[in-house]
Amino acid sequence: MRQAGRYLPEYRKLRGDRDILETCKDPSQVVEITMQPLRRMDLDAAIVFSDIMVPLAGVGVDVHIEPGRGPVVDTPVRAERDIERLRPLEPEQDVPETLEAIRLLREELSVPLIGFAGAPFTLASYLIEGGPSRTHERTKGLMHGDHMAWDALMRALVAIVVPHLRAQVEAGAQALQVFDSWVGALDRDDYRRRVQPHMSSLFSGLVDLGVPVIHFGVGTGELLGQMAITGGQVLGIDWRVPIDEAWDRVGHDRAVQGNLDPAVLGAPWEMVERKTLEILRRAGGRDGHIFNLGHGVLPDTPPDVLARLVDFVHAETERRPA
Ligand code: 1CP
Repeated sequence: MRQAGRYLPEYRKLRGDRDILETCKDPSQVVEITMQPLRRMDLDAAIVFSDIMVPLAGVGVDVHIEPGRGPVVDTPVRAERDIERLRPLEPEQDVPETLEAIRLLREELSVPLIGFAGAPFTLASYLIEGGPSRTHERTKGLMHGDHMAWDALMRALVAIVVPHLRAQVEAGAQALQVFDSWVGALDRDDYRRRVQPHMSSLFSGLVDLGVPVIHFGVGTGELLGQMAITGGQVLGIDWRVPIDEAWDRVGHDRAVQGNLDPAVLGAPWEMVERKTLEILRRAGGRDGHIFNLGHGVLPDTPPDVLARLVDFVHAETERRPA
């Protein structure tokens, strides 16, 4: 969940004004940025520093990341011929730097390394809208207006994401996280008809790898049951649904990850503690709870509060009988 990033002064210093996608092509910088949060905090895992747009840039999409805004695609996907341009990913040729960084990280890390990718719906939103969107209007326009084109786009994205995730595991990643950050914009019926079949094919492309996969989205309270059926040993939960209710929705044969509101980290420590204890109480010390934020760390978060939170959760969970 965006361990590294602008909340760390050492990250800002290293990144400077360069496009983050350029930084992602420098394995030694990727290693350094991935290690930064681990030097400050007693974290239980690391996530490789990258971005969901990296494999799209790898197959030639003209994407860049605008500071303070996010991914911008200069020629958005609007017609059949734009979709045809999206060729399958060849990881060793298209994203060699990420794979090299993963190999190097495995030599340095003493905690498990998580690889990741964006899910087709979330990637499609950036490709179709041309940038971040609150309403995902054009995306839904294509999804509802041209089922053939939509399915072709989803299939093309699965053919990028699956090889990308597989190659990360082959390079050494010990778990995977699939970020369907914006799929919570859909109702259950549209999810089931227009997204789920493609997500199922994505997950079936990973089963033989034998690594746990975390399936994450934001605002997905009403989709959790469906998302769990789709796939993932772990479901990522944002802060809008209490974690015990979310767990009931996904089923107790799955693990859950979450779900502190990242904005709470800007509140006085007493509030951070109270909200954290509430999550731990609801998780009830059951196996298969990964304590985490419900979404990425916000840029104004004081790093010391995060470090204190990590120690607090460790202390509280050690005290509990197993
Ligand atoms: O230059 C910068 O520092 C800008 C901020 C930033 C960072 C730190 C961006 C631009 N990407 C990243 C790295 C990143 N992206 C990680 C970090 C891995 C680590 O912890 O080291 C991860 C996991 C991502 C994945 C990502 N990128 C997602 C899925 C996770 C989520 O937060 O929902 C999404 C939606 C993106 C797109 C993106 N890239 C960057 C921004 C600001 C955004 C979101 C823009 C939007 O709101 O639509």
